[in-house]
Amino acid sequence: MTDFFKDIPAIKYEGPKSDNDYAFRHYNPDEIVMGKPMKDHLRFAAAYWHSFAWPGGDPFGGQTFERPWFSDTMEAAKLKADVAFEMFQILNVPYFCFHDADVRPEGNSFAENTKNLEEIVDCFAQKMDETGVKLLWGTANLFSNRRFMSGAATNPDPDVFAFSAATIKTCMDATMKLGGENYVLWGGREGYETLLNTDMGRERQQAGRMLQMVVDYKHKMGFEGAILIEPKPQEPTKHQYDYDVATVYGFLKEFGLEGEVKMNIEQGHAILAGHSFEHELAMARELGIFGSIDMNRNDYQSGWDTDQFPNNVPEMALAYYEVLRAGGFTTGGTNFDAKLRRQSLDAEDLILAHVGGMDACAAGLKAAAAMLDDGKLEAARNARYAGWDTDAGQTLMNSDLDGITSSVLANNINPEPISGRQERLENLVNRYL
Ligand code: XLS
Ligand code: NI
Ligand code: NI
Repeated sequence: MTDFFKDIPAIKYEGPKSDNDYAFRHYNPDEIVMGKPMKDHLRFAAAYWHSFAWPGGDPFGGQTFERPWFSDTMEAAKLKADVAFEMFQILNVPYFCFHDADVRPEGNSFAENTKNLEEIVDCFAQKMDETGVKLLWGTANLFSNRRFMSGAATNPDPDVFAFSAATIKTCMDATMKLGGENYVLWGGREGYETLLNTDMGRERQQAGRMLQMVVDYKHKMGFEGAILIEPKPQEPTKHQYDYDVATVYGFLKEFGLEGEVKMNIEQGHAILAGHSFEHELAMARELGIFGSIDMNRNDYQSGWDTDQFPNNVPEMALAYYEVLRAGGFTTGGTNFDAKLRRQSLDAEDLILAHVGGMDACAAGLKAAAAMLDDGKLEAARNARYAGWDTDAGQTLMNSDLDGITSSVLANNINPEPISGRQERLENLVNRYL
């Protein structure tokens, strides 16, 4: 045991009336919701990068956090792992997620990076064995090091493409070795700053080819998890190719990968793309590519990906409603891609941030399950489209413009608008919160 979280107890469910900061009010892992335990619906994961690797900087100032593992040695990386697994146990999160660069010191070469990663993977394997914590997904950080400043797969320099491909392979190997349930690709620098120096055609082809190689390698190595792309419209690049779910779907189609790759959808990224979170979730469901979620919250005024811990239950209820409508998670889960505010310096802050986030998700899930169980929203939606389920509706779909025109004339079709009843539905939703 390290002394980082010294007096902080393991967090237990105490119910909505509890006055204890270190307790769950809504997250009761074994409580059955729609036929299965809450923990299996939510499949919580903690993100290594924000909680253990981020130093608290912003564009105007550097590190605010002081952590005993902030140094570039293997010893420090192992101390970081000790503390990370202590947090997973205090919170009782079943999963974690990591990038290579979060967990190992940066080496002087690809070979050294790989060696460092493999050593940490062995250490993780042992800790996972001891604690029962599992890996939701692994990924490669192809955006922080200066070599990736002009992109990874989409870099104008083929050597960077090669370095990136080799790095992805090592991260897929690490994920497989640790029994990871998904492998994620987020292309923070797969975009451009200015079209003046960018060959968009080539860059898209390079990105497509890299993704095909990832899928080929998945099959070659026998990885049974899902490959997930995490869309984001911008930041850090001015324009990112994986803009949103619909854009990525077009890209997958173009490269013949729509049956191979699913989505990891992040709340903050949906907002940056000008969508709601539930829009992106519903779009992925309808396209058959729903995979997993990165749960956080953006500041609605600043226009940045502020990665705050989620705390808005009404929004989360609508998000989990779409997750439930998609049939829930299979390999996916709820990853807290969220970080403390830079003034939240203490070990306690890290725990309480997650406790609040987990509780807000649980409350959102329960509300979503009640809405779905009750069926009033779905009944209203179905009623609105009921005309399409009639014989006439079906005939229309299989007709053509000539046939339809004759029928409009013959039946003197002259539709009267019908209310969408939005406010009634909004009132209905509020009854479950
Ligand atoms: C950044 C992304 C990143 C991915 C993993 O905005 O959310 O954290 O989830 O690379
Ligand atoms: Ni993000
Ligand atoms: Ni993310």
